[in-house]
Amino acid sequence: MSEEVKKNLSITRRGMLGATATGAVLASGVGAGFLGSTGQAQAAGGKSTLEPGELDEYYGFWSSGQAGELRILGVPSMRELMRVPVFNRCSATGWGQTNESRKIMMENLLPETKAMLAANGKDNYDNGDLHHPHMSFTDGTYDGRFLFMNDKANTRVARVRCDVMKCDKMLEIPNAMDIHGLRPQKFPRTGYIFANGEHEAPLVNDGKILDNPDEYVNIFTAIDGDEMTVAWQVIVSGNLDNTDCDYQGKYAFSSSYNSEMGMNLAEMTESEMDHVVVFNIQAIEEAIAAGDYQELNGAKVVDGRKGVVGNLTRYIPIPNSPHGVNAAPDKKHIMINGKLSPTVSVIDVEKVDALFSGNADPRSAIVAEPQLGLGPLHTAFDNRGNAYTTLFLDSQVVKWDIAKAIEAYDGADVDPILDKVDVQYQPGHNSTSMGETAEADGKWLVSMNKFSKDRFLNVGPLKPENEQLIDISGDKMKVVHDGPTFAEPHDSIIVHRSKVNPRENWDRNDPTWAEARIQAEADGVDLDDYQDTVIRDGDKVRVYMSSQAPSFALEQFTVKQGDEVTVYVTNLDDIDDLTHGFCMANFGVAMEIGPQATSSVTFVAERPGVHWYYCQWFCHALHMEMRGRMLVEPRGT
Ligand code: CUK
Ligand code: CUA
Repeated sequence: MSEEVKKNLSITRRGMLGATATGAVLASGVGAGFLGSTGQAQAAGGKSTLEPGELDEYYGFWSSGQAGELRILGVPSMRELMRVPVFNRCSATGWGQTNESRKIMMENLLPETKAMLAANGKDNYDNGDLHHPHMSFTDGTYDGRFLFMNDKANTRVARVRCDVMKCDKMLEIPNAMDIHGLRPQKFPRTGYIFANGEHEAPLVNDGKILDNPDEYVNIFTAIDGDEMTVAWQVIVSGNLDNTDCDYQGKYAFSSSYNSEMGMNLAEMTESEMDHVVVFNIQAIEEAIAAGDYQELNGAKVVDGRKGVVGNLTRYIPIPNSPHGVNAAPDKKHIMINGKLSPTVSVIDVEKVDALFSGNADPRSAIVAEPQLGLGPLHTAFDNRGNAYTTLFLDSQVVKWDIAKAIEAYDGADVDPILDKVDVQYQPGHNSTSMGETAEADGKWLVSMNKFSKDRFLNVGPLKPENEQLIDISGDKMKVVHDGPTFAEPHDSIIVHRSKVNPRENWDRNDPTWAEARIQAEADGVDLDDYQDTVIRDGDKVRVYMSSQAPSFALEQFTVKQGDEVTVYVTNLDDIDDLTHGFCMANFGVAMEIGPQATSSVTFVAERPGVHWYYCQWFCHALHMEMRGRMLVEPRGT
């Protein structure tokens, strides 16, 4: 294409997008003004439906369970804004296929995992089970740096950068089995990511032990959230389910539904009391600093099992099979949700010191244990001293007064329950606006229900789940919105939009494509400028092409059958919302290249002939024309 044609098209492009961009700015201005000037008064009165062009007041960060991705919703509209691939593969963005994403996914796999995958003809996991997405904290509230999340399926923890909303680190956790509960340290900052191994196993799990529960242990892990490395691990008795930590930076709390170390259902639910494990962070750090640990698969591991003398852990008995662990925004109370018990046990963090300094009865840290209904799983909070607990079996959310529950536990004749609302059906997690921070604002609650049954048009045997938006600004809870959703939003956080400020375009100096940059420099290619270079290096071919709507710098290139081809595409467009794609048809190759980003993909050109590559993200009026040809010459020519 001639420079002149390119320039004209580029002007057309700018003109066309210019109008859109102005429209978007206007819309966001209107949105901000509308919400700002009214202080979201409409929302407080239950306005959950936004007009077209209005922006939401909150970001919702959602898990997707066995779908493996992170989702971003707008709250209160409950519109799905984005999907961020993490533990899954993504056809649209090439996550799991681009060299950049593969590096992130594979660089911290354990050697034995790589060997197991290789024996199965793979080099990476294809699936994940993402339950708990949580944002990094500074001083007890969200700081907009990172989101952290677990993979129960393959024992991993991942981090998503909030500036670009892409995963940048993934860590397989050694020694532990199946990471479930996960929370970031709230104070002074994140800091640590606390992660529970859910399933217990022999500590040296080499296939020689099956039936000796005494040799089974479970592992609690603290990850350094800045470095994304394992800081330390604690061996515990019983399994570990959910976790949370205090607002003082002193303790983490993990529930255990199988203190019995049973291996089947009857054994696991046998005893009346299970427990919550309290981790003494300072004592553990001191033990590590003193060299009082064993090194196991590269991790520093201390022993906090029941009956071990020391100050690392305490075990507080809790009625049968507790599940969710939730720290209240009052910075004082930790809720342990009963699941098989109709109660929530309330721990006062100020009473926990005595469990470590003296010989206080572990139960003395419990200051309330209200009976709320059947199947309490998780609790959320407002800023008025109230808690909201999901009742899985009752299909309800119960609102209760924390102070009254404490009075009742002291013997006063008061009922802490303020309200119950039916939800459809069987809620698991719930979350309130800013409710997992010291800045809970008591406006919205989302109930993440496991079943929708009859709430939506029948789509076959597999039904969506149902997330309901509940207005909690008044005395009575009010369900205002049904939201069908695909598998499976275990958990979410609702973050005020003032906490999050993503970029419009990538920074050319972003570390994501650092390896591509090193290779380009070695090949004499300037990755920040117009590129149309093909480098042959034995039977490896590196193709560098920049893209500017509506064309790739290279309209064709030639390789030989059997060559290993790496295509680096750099999107030089710097207009907002101008993503290009690269799809090599009939080679199973496709990826996203965001504005000002570089992405690369490697494949073997084992199919002679002419093959079209095309832009797979709609970018321009001439998007269809954004294409080129790869000629694969047959072997021996
Ligand atoms: S768990 Cu899913 S309902 Cu994985 Cu947070 Cu409680
Ligand atoms: Cu570039 Cu579509």
